[in-house]
Amino acid sequence: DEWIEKVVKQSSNIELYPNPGNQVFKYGVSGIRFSSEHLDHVMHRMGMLVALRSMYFKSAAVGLMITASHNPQNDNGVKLIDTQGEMLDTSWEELATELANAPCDQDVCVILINIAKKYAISSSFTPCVFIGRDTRHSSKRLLDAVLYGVKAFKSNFEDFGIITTPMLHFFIRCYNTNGLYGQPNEYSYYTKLTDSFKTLRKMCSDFKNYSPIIEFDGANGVGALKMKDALVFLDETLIINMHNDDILTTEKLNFKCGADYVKSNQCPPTGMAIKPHAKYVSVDGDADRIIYSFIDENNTFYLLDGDRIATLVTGYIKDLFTASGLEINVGLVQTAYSNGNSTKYVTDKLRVPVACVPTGVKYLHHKAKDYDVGIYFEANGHGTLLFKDAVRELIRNQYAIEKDEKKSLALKKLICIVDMTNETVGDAYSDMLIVETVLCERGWSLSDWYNTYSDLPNRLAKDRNTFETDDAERICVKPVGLQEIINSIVSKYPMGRSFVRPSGTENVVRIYAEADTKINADKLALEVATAVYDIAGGEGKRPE
Ligand code: G16
Repeated sequence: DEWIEKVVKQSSNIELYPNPGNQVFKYGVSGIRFSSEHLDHVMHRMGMLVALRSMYFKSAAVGLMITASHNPQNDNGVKLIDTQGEMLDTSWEELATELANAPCDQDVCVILINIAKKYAISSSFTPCVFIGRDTRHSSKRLLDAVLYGVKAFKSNFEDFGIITTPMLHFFIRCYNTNGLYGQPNEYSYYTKLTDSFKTLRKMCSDFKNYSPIIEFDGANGVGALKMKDALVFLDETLIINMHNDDILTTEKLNFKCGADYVKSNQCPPTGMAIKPHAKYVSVDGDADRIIYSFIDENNTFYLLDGDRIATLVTGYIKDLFTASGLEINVGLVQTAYSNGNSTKYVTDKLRVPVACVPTGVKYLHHKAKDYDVGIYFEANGHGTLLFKDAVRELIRNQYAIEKDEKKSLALKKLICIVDMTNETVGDAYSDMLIVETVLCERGWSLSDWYNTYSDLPNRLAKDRNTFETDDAERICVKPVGLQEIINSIVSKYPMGRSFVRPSGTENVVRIYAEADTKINADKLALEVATAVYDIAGGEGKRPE
């Protein structure tokens, strides 16, 4: 016990980071997220927690990312990353919450001592911590707080500076697998993903309707910065025109642009000229989500979101396995936000099983592991593919001995897809390479992709209140009675579906509605939003 108390009290500068005690923090679906001015003591404590986490894993590398992703620029946050590059284990999320809220220095000591006892953490292990941050101005100040915490435990640490969240996840997997997954640096990240993309691109001879030109909306964040670096590696296989790449004007981050804005508002990003049939690609503030969109000659807007990416990629992977002759079980994981028709398309047309889990990458990632190849995407554009180790091996072994030309080609393509995937977490860059590969292989324009099935019109809204949900968030159990009212409203709309759930990243309740027509989806969303407002005593103006 004594060693922890000594570390905290004598080496961590804890007196610089008191908890003012006027806010309550929760480690949720994406770490802790809050208005940045309240986060200094939280970051300092997370620095200490992440060091202990590494000691628990006998000095394996773990990660700490300073970002608030899609949130406005004045927010910030922290995401902790486990040893295989996956999200922090749920059991430690509670500890993070407890630590962030501990009222005084002595409580911080007691909590850390209890963790060390509970997990039998020995002081003999030197922690290894990888740190990254996004472009927010507050991120540098919060990094200093993290470093005091990390250094107090005499950690080996590497500060990667401004990087995307998925890069940090990737680096951790690389380090802990002794280079099997790549090297923990940006050069290795870009070459691994991009080289396999270029190899597969060379196999594609007829582009048909496909265009390699991309109008890239970087959300004025780290995604823009890193896409500029990627251009060198891409060798003009893609022609990327940069937009919303002003990372110095911090107010512009995610403001009326980026993946979350485009998806939530179902409109093109601002800050760039929008031309009919050009291909728009938007990422979010830490580049772990991606959304495609375009307008036609009548200015009608078309969204190709995470559901569309899921259907596109699932169909392609399924076809490749069929062509390869390997019998592999492929499954898709979605959330309640997934459009009803995307689920139908994958189940009925592609004949691939679909599972539904609560919002949060960790839930999707976990479920995807149930399949030989698990594909997961949230409708908001967050997702990736997971290949079981045995499947990866099988593909490579079979390729080495395959005599049949067609099968061999399919296997080679599968190897490239495995290598261009960042399997640790949703990654906008990796996902873009995969989408561009499939579109090119199919010879599709965005309209061709869009026409594979039609989305049920839907609407996403926000309100501020306290709610609890059940059944993968499809049913609201608190406030009592609200679900019955939602059910009766929904029953009036053909193909109607609606649910409400509290956001884990913003101080709002999200309201989702879909129905047979756009007008009905809007009306349904409004009716449900009004019911939410009335029954739970909403703040501000009643929805209109
Ligand atoms: C995070 C999570 C995602 C989730 C999103 C929105 O993404 O990683 O799984 O879909 O928040 O969550 P909510 O609806 O609870 O606000 P990101 O990209 O913001 O870190």
